[in-house]
Amino acid sequence: MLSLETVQEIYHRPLLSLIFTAQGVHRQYHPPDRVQLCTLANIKSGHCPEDCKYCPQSRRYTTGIDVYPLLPVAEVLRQAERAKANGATRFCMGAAWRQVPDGEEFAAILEMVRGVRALGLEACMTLGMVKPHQAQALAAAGLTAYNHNLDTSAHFYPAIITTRTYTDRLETIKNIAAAGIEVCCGGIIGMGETDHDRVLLLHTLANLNPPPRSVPINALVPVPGTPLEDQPPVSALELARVIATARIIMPQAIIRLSAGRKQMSPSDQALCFLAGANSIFTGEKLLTTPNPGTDADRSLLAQLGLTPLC
Ligand code: SAM
Ligand code: DTB
Ligand code: SF4
Repeated sequence: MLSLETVQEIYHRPLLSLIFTAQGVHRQYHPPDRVQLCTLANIKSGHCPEDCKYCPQSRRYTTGIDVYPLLPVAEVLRQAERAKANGATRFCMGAAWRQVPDGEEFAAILEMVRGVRALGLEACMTLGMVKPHQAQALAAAGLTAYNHNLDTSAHFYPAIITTRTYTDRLETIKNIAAAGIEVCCGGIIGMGETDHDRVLLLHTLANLNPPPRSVPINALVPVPGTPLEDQPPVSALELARVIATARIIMPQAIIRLSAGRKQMSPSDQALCFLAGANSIFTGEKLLTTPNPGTDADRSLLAQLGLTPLC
């Protein structure tokens, strides 16, 4: 068990020393100069009953996003093929649900998992809360990973989401891990949380049993119409501090530099890679918000000499 004091001490080190140590850890556990490319698909968009204050897909906020029910399996698999052609090795499907429904829609989800795996891609789903029998069915269909973020500290969480609890989140994570599916779990910075909340989140993540193999670190994308629309942007230096701490305390995980890249320069992103990030989401869009896109990312990887990690 990693103590809170240890995480705190690491997080508050002088930034350059912190990044230097993180890069050393990175090279011990991962090939240098390689990043995994993942592509996201929004397979069910908007009208979500939850009240996550950062999220443009909650039905409580007017954000002007596209709203549509679960996409047909064939359409999702077409998107997966396109992602593969553009170099992605992992395809992550997100649905604006509170929880995974049983029945016809779940059968379609399982078909999507099988189809994506048959293309030779890793398949990740993020669909909200999952019960044990659903996790087992997802595992049997071949799901590689399930994304379910803790988002922030248990302490700050009720200021961001009131329609479900931190314990609910931990319960789903437990169900996923028990079914043998890789847990992808991370958070968002820039929602008004303190450094201490970030330390608490990192401490909770590192002490999950088993620790997450995949950790997305999102910078808030403040979307007009959401309660967090006026949050000041997170600096790349803050992001690099969180990533470097995550790299040191979760050495084996793939750390994903997730939402927020559109606003970052190549140098900002380079700093995050140096701090230990080794994955990005590629494509024009994340779920509903813009992402740098294929040309910008091709140029980024070329400038830094990074090659895709399978
Ligand atoms: N509904 C499911 C759930 O909440 O678990 C899955 C989809 S949800 C959109 C996936 C994750 O996207 C959230 O947990 C959150 O971390 C991230 N996210 C959503 N909106 C964001 C925003 N505006 N900026 C950064 N990250 C965001
Ligand atoms: C994660 O942690 N970040 C991705 C993925 N998991 C599903 C989603 C980011 C969404 C950003 C807001 C949007 O585009 O709607
Ligand atoms: Fe719904 Fe997920 Fe958005 Fe929360 S983060 S409002 S659960 S889609």
